[in-house]
Amino acid sequence: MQTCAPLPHSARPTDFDFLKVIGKGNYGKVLLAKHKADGMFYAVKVLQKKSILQKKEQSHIMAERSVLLKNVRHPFLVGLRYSFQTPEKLYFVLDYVNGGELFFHLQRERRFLEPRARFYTAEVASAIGYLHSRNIIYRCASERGGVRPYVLMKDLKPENILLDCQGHVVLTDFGLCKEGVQPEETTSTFCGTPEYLAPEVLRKEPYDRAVDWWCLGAVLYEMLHGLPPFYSQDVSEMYENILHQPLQIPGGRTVAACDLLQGLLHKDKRQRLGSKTDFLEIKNHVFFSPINWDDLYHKRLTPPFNPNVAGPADLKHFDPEFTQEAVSKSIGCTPDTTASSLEASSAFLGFSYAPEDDTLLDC
Ligand code: ISQ
Repeated sequence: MQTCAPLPHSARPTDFDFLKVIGKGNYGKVLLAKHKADGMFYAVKVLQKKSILQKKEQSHIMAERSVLLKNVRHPFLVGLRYSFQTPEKLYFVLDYVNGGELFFHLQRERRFLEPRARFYTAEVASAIGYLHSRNIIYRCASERGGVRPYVLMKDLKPENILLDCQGHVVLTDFGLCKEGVQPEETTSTFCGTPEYLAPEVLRKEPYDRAVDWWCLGAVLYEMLHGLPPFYSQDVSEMYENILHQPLQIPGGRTVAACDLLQGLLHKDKRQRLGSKTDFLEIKNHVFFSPINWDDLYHKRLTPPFNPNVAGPADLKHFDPEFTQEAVSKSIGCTPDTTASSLEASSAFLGFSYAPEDDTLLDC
């Protein structure tokens, strides 16, 4: 386990040795980096300002930073340490988590038994409940097989749910959560390809926090059955299924699991589990009766699976497609002095951020 060191108030890329690519999106990459001064490992998200501006996403990026300022902290949310920028790039310095993506483990094992699925679903639900209590919606979208309109989307799906070295859930990415969403408010921005998208999002109707409980249902469904609900290789058929087909639950699951899936994957958001009293409804569902929520929050429940990592530099759970990629390509050291790059450099004024010492995360 790493120990905390004081954080710099003016950071630079040269403070780090960038070791490996550990994740990718439309706007940039996530790199494993070692802080030269203190030897600590971080996941550094590097974003190209130009690509963000081309896609008119700067408000979302600034939202990610402002979530950071809001001091959003929860045991199952990745810790955002600080942010800094160069003329061409934005950098988010995040806690490094190396138990691998939940999706990676799910693909290997095809499906999980109920106790394991329950544990992960409960940890995810606890994080969502917290975000909702802070008026942040964790929207969902899909990257698999499709262009993703927002790289920093808060995707609630197995590949964006990481495990830490002990096997606890860590949700990443704060960029595209809608901030300041009050319980009665809705928001109407479309995102992603459809596997995990709630019907109201597909219909481009205003959506509210019930959308996250749909996503939770989709994740639970995939953990138990090995495929997303309403899945079809044909994307338009999948749209149709999500909007109009009744939920099919394969046999062999408990009544409690089926009832929870039916509740979370209710097409009518007003009748969906969680639409009335939010996380409380999820917490009280019979499927979670074996869970002591206080113990869960304090990580007193032993995770059902230990990722068995050798140390912070152990990358065995990351996709070699990423980790074998040359890092220099990702950091791009050649200065760009074109007009668009100069525009890019002025669009993120005030991005750089370092928390006060008393807001540091416990290690
Ligand atoms: C933290 N650790 C490993 C991978 C990550 C990917 C995205 C965001 C944070 C991460």
